[in-house]
Amino acid sequence: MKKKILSVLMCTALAAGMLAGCGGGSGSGSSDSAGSSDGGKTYAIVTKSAGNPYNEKEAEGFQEVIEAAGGTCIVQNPEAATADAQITVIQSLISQGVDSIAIAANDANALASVCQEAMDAGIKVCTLDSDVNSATRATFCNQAGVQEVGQALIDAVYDITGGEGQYAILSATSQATNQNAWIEAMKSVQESDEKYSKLELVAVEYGDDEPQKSTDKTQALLQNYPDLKVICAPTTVGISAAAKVLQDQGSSVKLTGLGLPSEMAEYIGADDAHSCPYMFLWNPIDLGKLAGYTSIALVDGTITGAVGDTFEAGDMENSPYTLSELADGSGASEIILGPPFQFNPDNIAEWKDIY
Ligand code: RAM
Repeated sequence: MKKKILSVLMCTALAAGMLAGCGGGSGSGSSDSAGSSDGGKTYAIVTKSAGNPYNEKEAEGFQEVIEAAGGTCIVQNPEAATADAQITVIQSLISQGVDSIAIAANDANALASVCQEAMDAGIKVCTLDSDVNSATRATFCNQAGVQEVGQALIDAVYDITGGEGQYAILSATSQATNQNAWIEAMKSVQESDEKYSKLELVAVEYGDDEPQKSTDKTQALLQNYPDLKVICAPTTVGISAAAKVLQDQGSSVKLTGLGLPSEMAEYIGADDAHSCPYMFLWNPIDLGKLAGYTSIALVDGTITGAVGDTFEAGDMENSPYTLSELADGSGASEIILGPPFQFNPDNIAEWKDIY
């Protein structure tokens, strides 16, 4: 863990330096670092939407890796977390003739044809965070195994409810591939084991990764379900909005899910004054870095996206990475960053300044 903390700290320092240097965020930047092999190539990242700190961290990691390799990085944060907004951005990247596009998809199917169009134009396409239809990208940089995330979340709901009673899910957008996969995994674990039979999922609401909409949906859940015990929000935007509502109202409803330590530190605690006993996440900067190394390996031909392909990812903890088979049986590949990590009252102070 020490090694991980150290690498995260170094990464954060580098990312902060980089942001200071390029004005932070969208647009392009380039540098020709000594010994680089990727000068002249252009690598784009398309996040789910602007204004979400998680997406900004992903883009920071991606940009750091691309620029250290001497490539040109384009960061695009669409106005809204919709497929339409991403399609417009991707079409423009195709016209610019970029060498690769890494995308965190707002919709698996609606983006399939524009991703195919990019691949047909010779652009290397990979996904991170949230996948597209697996036939229309080379590989997927997955933050953690879907089944593991679902298991961790339903176990947290089980634990925090005391093993019985009502819970609700506050998700991101209704089409988000990643959230929908985690919710399905939670449901399938719940259905497959008698242990969870006294838990009742009363509602799945969508705050669209917008703070105000997530706040409104949380308030509606509290009004509509007076016996609600736990809200599980598998989205960093949703969980921080819900945490504020619950804590401000002194609600007895508890919260868990996926959150950024920097946004959630003040809400994590074991007592009644805190809304969230514990939550999970991974390092979004590292996820962006992984997508950066993956994009470079696709462009330079080290990997094609086939299961079993291997590539080096600089100083990343699990480098070299090997592409494994996606669980859906399609034969398509994914690259798993690592397991989900639990943040609780004992460790939140260590992490809140990191991401
Ligand atoms: C939000 C986004 C992102 C997801 C995290 C957990 O920031 O929906 O896609 O991975 O939450």
